[in-house]
Amino acid sequence: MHLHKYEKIWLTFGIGSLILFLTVIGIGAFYKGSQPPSHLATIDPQNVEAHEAFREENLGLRKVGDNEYIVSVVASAFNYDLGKDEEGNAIREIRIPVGSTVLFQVTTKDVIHGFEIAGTNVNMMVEPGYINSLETVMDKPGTYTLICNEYCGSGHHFMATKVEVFEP
Ligand SMILES: [Cu+2]
Repeated sequence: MHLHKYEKIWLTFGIGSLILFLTVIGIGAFYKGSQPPSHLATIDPQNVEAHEAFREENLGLRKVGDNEYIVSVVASAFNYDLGKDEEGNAIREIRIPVGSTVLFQVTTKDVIHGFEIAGTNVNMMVEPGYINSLETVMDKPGTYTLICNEYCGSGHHFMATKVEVFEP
């Protein structure tokens, strides 16, 4: 079979870029460990309290180790439930020491919400019936905003919470 010179150039270019892209994806997946957010964990949206992570006393920020935290959040129109403080008032912000490893685990009781901490790589969809989780290191101090980026109803634009990453 005779191939024209230009065909050979294009074939080489095409196969070369395919190998390059597969290599990039392969390094990302197998060496750096990136993976799509898990959708495997399910939950009854009518009864999220039945799940240990979303019981009243486990909501919000929990210290689980040296510099390791879990943040459990139940989203609902139009609020992120972070649990209550000692006086019984709803906690309105998340305060994390800089450099901590934080596992965010979120679910919702009603409709689809977003869970984005603007300026970080934390960005998840929150779907009824599922638990979404993402682990990250909060390594830049500052004041961030946790916002809902999925339109969820008339109060959508009020759905936000402050996240403070502070130097201890
Ligand atoms: Cu929302």
